[in-house]
Amino acid sequence: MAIELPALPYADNALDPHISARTISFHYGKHHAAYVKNLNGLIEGTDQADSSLEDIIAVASPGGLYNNAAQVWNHTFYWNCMTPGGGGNPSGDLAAAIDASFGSADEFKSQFKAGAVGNFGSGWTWLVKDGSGLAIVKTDDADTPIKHGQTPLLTIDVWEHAYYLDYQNARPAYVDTFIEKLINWEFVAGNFAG
Ligand code: MN3
Repeated sequence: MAIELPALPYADNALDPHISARTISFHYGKHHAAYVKNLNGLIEGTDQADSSLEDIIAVASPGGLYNNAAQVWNHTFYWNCMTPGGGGNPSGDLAAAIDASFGSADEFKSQFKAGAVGNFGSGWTWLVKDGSGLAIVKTDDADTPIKHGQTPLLTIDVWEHAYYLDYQNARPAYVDTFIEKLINWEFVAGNFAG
């Protein structure tokens, strides 16, 4: 049973003008799809051919298999972290947890932005549940927190392919827009509730 490319949770132009249909066409239609295709090529005919994506990530050693599996998982999670008309602030238990770990929603946003802007090269910036509290972590390249015992709540893709067509080299503007206009706080709250 091959790993499938999940459908986007919205139309390819739904995040316009913040993330254009053109970016989605490459990022989802080419990059994400290629990770799925590469992964299926790597597991075909092996004893992992019928494994779940999460099981492959859990057992894979550093290298191509891990990188492609983690990128499939990370991108599916990233698409769900955004929604048309997103942004605003967290509420309920999630808001209380963010206040407890960061002081306030604004302080969380400030630290998340600093993490994403300062994430050198290609990678991901995450809000995770880690032990008793929440933390902002950065991963390089394909690496994913689910490999490291953390529960991802939110992520932003800071590979250049995520923003270059819309923002060129202005990563801070992309990060600001993600935070203010795109975050799907309902999805984040669902991940927090587990
Ligand atoms: Mn990407």
